[in-house]
Amino acid sequence: MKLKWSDVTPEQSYLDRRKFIAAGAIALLGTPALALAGKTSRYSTVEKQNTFEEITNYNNFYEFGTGKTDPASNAGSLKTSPWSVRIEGMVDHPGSYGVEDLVPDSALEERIYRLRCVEAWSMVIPWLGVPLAAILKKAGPQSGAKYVAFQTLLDPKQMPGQAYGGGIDWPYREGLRLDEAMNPLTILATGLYGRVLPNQNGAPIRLVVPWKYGFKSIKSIVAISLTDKQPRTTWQMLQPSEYGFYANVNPQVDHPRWSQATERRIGSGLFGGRQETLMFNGYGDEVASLYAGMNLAKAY
Ligand SMILES: Nc1nc2c(c(=O)[nH]1)N[C@H]1C(S)=C(S)[C@@H](COP(=O)(O)O)O[C@H]1N2
Ligand SMILES: [Mo]
Repeated sequence: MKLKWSDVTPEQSYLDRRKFIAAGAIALLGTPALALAGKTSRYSTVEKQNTFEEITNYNNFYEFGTGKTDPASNAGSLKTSPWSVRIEGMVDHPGSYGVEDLVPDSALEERIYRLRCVEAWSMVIPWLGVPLAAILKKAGPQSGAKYVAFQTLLDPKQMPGQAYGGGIDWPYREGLRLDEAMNPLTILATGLYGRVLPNQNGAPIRLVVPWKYGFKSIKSIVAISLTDKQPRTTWQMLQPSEYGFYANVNPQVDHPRWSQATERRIGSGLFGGRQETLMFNGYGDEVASLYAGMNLAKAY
């Protein structure tokens, strides 16, 4: 089935996005090779990218249901414009910032990253975003800040999954150590494949932390808070014996109910077989030093 852009987004925001595209992103859409040539990142993989159809029809976004196609079917109820993000806690410049100010189109970089879900499937996704570090530096972290906590929108009217509960204490929450948040691999994404982020992928702004299991990459963010205490995170709150705060991709530390040694690349087909999971999802050169001396079987 061929998916049209107008199918993955409600009519009104489709129109808003047309305006957005007219305002700035036209270069990315019209001549992607040219526009992105100057912004090719050394952090991008050259592996085969998953298709737009795969990336936008096989999702985890429990606010819109627990099935893999539920987000594509249901996320049209999310109103992504206007949207602001609160930056709060231990920063010099707390405030509420519009997404377009926080992440102007002119600042977007392409990052083609592997995404490894804790459920042992993976994809390769060409994100558009900005380093989280750039935003945190502007906000001015105070000297005592050690962690960054993130929250998704809480609105059961727009996010019907929040009305059913399902054991989750909404809103969805995630967190990083400040040094993890400042690592150049960590981005806030507002697009993929040269387009505005589809709702089912966490519009209008989501975190991407490619060396950690996908659940760390929180979607549709409304608050970023700097703190001196390790924040509580959704999956850890739900099942602490299975999901930890760190959640680094690690083929040697199995999930209590399944092996993490291998993974299934979405789109490889029924007979595509499985591939070996890489330590830190293949990003060890950039991030292994963050965990020097730590026992990663305990800090899972
Ligand atoms: N708010 C929120 N963020 C979320 C989730 C979610 O259910 N709610 N699911 C996570 C999980 S488990 C994964 S694997 C990724 C999937 O991102 P994708 O659907 O864009 O591939 O989003 C993560 N971010
Ligand atoms: Mo996941």
